[in-house]
Amino acid sequence: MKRGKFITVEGGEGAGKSTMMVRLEEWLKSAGHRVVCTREPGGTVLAEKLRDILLDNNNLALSGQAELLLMFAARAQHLEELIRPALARGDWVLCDRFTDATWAYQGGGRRLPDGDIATLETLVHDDLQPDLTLLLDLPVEQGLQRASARSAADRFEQESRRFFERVREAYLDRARLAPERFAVIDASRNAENVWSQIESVLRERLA
Ligand code: Z5A
Repeated sequence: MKRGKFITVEGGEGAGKSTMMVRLEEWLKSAGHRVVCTREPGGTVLAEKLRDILLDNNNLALSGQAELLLMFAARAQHLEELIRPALARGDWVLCDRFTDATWAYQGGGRRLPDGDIATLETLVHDDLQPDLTLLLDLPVEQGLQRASARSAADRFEQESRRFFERVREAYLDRARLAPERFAVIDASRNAENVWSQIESVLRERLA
């Protein structure tokens, strides 16, 4: 059985990932693929429990290192229970955030050591990387405005503007390091324009 493709969607707060995931899923299904749509942290019952801990505003005392380990604990479970089996049976997996988010938030935002992230990445999924990563990039201020208009702030959204600037820079650095895997999308435009950029990338890269 041919392995399915693994597509991830990344970006800062309010970048429009959830909005574009819906359209991506429809587009891939209409192209004839079986699609599993999921997210991180989360995607399985156990990993969603870890997500609740990670996003809970009552857990402001959570240390950076504990946060990093919980992200990878959730990811290990998600890979084992959902992502790897889906890809092995030929389904395509569409995931809202993956390890690039760890490099951006825990690496860029929290300034945890690259070596720690690299060690955990090797341990948890050295053999598996996304085939395509869509990075929805937009100015921090614009993303925070969209996110705050939509819902109350979670634990991450309590962070400073400078934190989110570092997250954005770290994402763009990741994209520069792996241009064959990343496509950077200008997410500051309206939803129709963002979707048409994504659709062009899909046609070009997945043909
Ligand atoms: N995290 C981490 O630290 N390390 C990790 O390894 C991983 C994650 C995997 C998970 O939150 C948190 O976990 C996240 C990083 C951290 N930090 N936070 N917070 P999440 O992914 O569930 O939530 P999020 O990043 O905050 O995403 P979001 O705020 O839900 O944004 P979004 O999904 O990208 O955007 P949206 O919901 O599609 O759109 C937001 C609003 O803007 C909404 O009202 C839309 O209607 C509107 N919108 C969307 N697109 C447009 C355009 N183009 N124009 C105008 N308005 C738009």
